[in-house]
Amino acid sequence: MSAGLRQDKYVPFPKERAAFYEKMGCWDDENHIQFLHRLKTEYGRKIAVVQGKQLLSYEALYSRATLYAHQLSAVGIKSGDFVVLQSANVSEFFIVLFGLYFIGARPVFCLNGHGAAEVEGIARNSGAVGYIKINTPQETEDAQDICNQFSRPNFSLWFRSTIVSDGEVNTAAFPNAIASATKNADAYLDMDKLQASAESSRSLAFLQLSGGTTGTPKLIPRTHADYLYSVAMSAKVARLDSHAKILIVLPIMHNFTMSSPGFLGALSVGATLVLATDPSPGHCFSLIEQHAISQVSLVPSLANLWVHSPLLGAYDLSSLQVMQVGGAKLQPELAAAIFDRLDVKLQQVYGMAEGLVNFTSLDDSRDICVNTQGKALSPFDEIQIVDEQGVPVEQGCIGLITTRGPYTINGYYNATEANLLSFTEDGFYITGDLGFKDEHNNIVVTGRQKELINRAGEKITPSEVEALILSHPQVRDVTVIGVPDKALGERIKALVILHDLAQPVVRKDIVDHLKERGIAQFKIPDEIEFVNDFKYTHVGKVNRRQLVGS
Ligand code: OOB
Repeated sequence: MSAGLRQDKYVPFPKERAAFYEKMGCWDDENHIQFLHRLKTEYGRKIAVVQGKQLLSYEALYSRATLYAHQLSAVGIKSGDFVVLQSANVSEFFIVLFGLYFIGARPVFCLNGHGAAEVEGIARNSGAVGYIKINTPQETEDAQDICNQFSRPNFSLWFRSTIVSDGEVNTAAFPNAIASATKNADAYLDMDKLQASAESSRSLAFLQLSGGTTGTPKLIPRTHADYLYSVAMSAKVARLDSHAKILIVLPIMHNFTMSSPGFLGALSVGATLVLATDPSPGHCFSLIEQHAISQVSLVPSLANLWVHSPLLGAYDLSSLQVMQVGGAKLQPELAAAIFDRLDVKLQQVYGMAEGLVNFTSLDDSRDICVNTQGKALSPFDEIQIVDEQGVPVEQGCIGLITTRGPYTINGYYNATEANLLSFTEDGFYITGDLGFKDEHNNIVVTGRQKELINRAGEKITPSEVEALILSHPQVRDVTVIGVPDKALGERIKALVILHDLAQPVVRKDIVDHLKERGIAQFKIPDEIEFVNDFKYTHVGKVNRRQLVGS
């Protein structure tokens, strides 16, 4: 482990299991930049990324990432440094990402929807030294604006940079957005001095965010080797090859979009990525037709939107062969509609940023693809379904899904106490998901044990939103729940009790209050009901289940 990673912050794979995964050949010796270097050598001028009129070949991606790495180095970012990265789905993202990897810096991926409150928490918790925000030309809030909203503005996040994408039109000016962001042209002069990071592939590559169970999302430390192993396995199970054209629709920083098979899976086989800047059927259908897209990954709520879109007959979608759907439970009716109305093979993906990813196989029967979430990627993934005492249940019985394996973390980063709750003594990660294994060992997810709201694949912790609503001076009490929603899977509902009914508060007051706190847009309740009291269980806890049914 390099660059001063402390054992109390990072929990490595236990020695014995690490030796076993090594022996089984799970982990390669490439880090992310060596991975890209190999791809550039293999695929050279082939187009890696398309965004509007911008085309980025494998070669160009590598050389621009190198250029950017020099700028990062010139401003003082060093190997081992954590840098919070937040980006729209634009091609500059790839240059910045591999630029960071080039110098051995470690990105901390922050969803684009996250606001100042989350960015501050994530930056603090990771000990990041920098924050890079990559915007579309339409986005107005820059990195400095976000930092200005921090509760403690002057902590160690000294490098703050905003890159505004050139948009879809200005091919010639493409690298300029990045060049101007670091304002240090001297860096170009010393190109030879900076070598690509040779950091061991077994070391920490980046931090992903957890779906979250407490206020700020927890940080998920992944190594180069464990991650790229899951990428290679995902690309295989999705049958990607260099002819594949992948449409990237979901947020680019999400683990699903990154690796399951995601953009790394596509790059790993020399395929071409096409970036959708908005997930609407109109925009995406026209990209599918224009670029003869062969695969796309969606969350169920988006799949639902596409399947029922009135635009469905208006475009030629015949190139589309496979649709991966994951991030939240896909209802069998919608799964069947994907087969029937889109005429594609559906591949269900049940995964988590902590590691474990399951796929249905493209050879599975329609029944399996519609009704199950498939099998784990690796033969060395262990999945135990256990009861409340932690004892494995019989096959077919519902229990808590726990797992360990060659690409599943052994602890959150800098979270000693949370780790006691999230991992068993023998190293299994407790997913919080409920489910069972069918007679063919396919996993079926049936629900969640934790009170997480899953809104269109975005995970929201009720207590975090509750705490913020409660800080409104006129709110006496609040309960936040997820209620079933046709379009979103679950929508967020807040039940609010006011101090004084004579002083009316309306939905907008609460929403404005939340926005001022800088929380992510997707965490703002879709519905707010003002009530006189909640329904309680016999032990005095708010009965969330009963509220959901009300
Ligand atoms: C993906 O990752 P996260 O970390 O945002 O969320 C993980 C959680 C799971 O524990 C589960 O509760 C839920 O999201 N989930 C599903 C699901 N896929 C994820 N629940 C039911 N059915 C599914 N197919 O969401 C993620 C990461 C990699 C690949 C795919 C999804």
